Amino acid sequence: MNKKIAIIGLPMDLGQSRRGVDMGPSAIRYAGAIERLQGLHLEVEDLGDISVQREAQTTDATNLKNLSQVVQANSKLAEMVDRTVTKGVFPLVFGGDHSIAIGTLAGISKHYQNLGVIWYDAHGDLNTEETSPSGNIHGMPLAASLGMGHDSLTKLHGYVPKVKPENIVVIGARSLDPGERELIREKGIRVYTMHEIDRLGMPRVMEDAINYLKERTDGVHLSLDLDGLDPSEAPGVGTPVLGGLTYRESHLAMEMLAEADIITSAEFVEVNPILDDKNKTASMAVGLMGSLFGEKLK
Ligand code: HAR
Ligand code: MN
Ligand code: MN
Ligand code: MN
Repeated sequence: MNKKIAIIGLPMDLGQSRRGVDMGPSAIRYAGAIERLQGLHLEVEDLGDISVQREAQTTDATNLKNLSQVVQANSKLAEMVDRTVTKGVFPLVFGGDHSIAIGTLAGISKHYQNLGVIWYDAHGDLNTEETSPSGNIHGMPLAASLGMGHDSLTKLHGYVPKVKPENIVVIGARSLDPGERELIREKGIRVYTMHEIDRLGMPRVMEDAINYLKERTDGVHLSLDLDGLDPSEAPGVGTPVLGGLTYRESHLAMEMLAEADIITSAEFVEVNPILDDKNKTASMAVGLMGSLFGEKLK
């Protein structure tokens, strides 16, 4: 794994309807992210937070809340991530709600022929403005990255699509809307729901996912939504769903990714310190980062 890491925060909460997730980057830093990575002898540069235009909700005629603000912040993120990858540095992005994955992937994907994506999440985030039950853009980033949805999301940073359906693996899904299920079937996206994880166990699921991605990709982005974990352990998220992944399972998953040495960029999203219990969820994110960057191996 790359020894140089650049941290980029995007304090964005406009991709969903509960305020507070804009404090995610601070909470994750406060939980000791930088010190944890430096402890692993990694060279860490904190590029700080991207500024988000905060104003009353725009009333577009579309089913897309705060579209212009989300697009604007994501365009800045894509620029910064793009420059980071160009320099040969590992981009590590702190959210913010999951709408920021649109910008992260836009900055990364052009550097690869076949970028793989691990979407670690209770949700599929495969809605478009047509299928979304909420109009919240954080439920749409994976669809947008596939080239589906509103032009200003799909064309962000000047190219479409960012990822191919066969290069995606979703892990931890347990809340999928009808339109998302249809898209998964239609595109043949590989999804390990909680059902498969319960039946096969995390070790087998991760082995499968890693082998699958190794065969077909030349880089893998990890997009880790903290609501993939069970809310009893990670309560500081805006859209908790019961029956999630444990910290131990997640910890193992990160260690297996470190061993396989396939991850080339990552983001940790949806940490909402207002809804949290003593910064537990941010601390969990930091613990997972430690494992992802090879704590066990050093
Ligand atoms: N699927 C629902 C929607 O589109 C809820 C999405 C919640 N998304 C996140 N990101 N928290 O995974 O509105
Ligand atoms: Mn998500
Ligand atoms: Mn989610
Ligand atoms: Mn361990």
